[in-house]
Amino acid sequence: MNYTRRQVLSLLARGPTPGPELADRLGISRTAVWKHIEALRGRGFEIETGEGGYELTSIPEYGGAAVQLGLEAPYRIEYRESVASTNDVAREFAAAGERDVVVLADEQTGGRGRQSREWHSPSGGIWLSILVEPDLPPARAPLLTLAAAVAVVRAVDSLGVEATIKWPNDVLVEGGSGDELKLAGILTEMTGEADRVSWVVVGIGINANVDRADVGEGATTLRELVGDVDRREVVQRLLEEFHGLLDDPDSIRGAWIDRASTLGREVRIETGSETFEGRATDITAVGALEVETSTGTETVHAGDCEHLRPL
Ligand code: BT5
Repeated sequence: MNYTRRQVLSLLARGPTPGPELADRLGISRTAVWKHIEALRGRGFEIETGEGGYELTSIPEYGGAAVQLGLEAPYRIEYRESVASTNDVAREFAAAGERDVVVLADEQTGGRGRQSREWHSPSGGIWLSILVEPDLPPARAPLLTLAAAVAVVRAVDSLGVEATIKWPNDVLVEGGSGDELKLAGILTEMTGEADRVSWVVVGIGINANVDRADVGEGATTLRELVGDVDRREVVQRLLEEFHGLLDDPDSIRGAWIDRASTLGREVRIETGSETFEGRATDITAVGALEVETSTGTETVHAGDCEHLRPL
């Protein structure tokens, strides 16, 4: 949505406003105001005309404009009904030099996990990618994955869903009998030079208003846990939490430790080159996992982690 239209919307969100006042405040003609109002109506915003001027009486349930409205984070929302992968669309924005864009979709037809694994993304879920240029050296960029996981956990807190994080990128919910089911996953992709990150795309998938049968084994959904949720609210909370953490990168590690369930557990680690078991003891300042094995401490920067015993 263009800048002026967003301004019209945020002024209306504060209360009824006469057309001439909108025109004055935005430095545009009354005809231009009317065109923006019509365009907003076309996007599902109900705007009535009364004594006090234009009055916003209802907003669409989900979509770019709905998420943008009242969002307290500096991101521009680009909404698509259906895409192959929001990460791919965000990469196109990155290549065009854009930053601070969030690509949000109702459905993905080619959702990806790590190592090109398939990510089921039926209509009704929360599938989004945040494109940012953080002020961090490349070595610290994995902190963004941790920040995203913390943001997801905090966003679902308000729904009464108690989730924890499995290193590095899984958000899990206890499924009874000690097993842990995957509610959300994160796929971070980046490019940069030796000393500077040029952009990072943090892809986040949350199984929201979707059936458990549609997201595969070992997974759960918000619909299953608490019934259908207001995706707009969840996305706003998620983006605001993520932005807050990014603003203070030194807070990310502690916030992650607070909500992680991996530390202190017996784990099996699979990196591309080796597999080993041990006890996860700590996480480093750059987000690597420390695992105590029978032969010493291993520091794992990237890999798959399996919790070996139930909680
Ligand atoms: C992940 O990979 O968990 C990263 C998922 C990232 C998805 C987001 S959605 C928005 C953005 N656009 C994309 O295309 N991707 C990102 P990984 O740790 O490799 O886990 C993948 C594994 O999770 C699969 O092999 C399945 O076993 C399982 N899985 C697939 N779909 C799932 C789902 N919807 N919920 C839970 N588990 C799923």
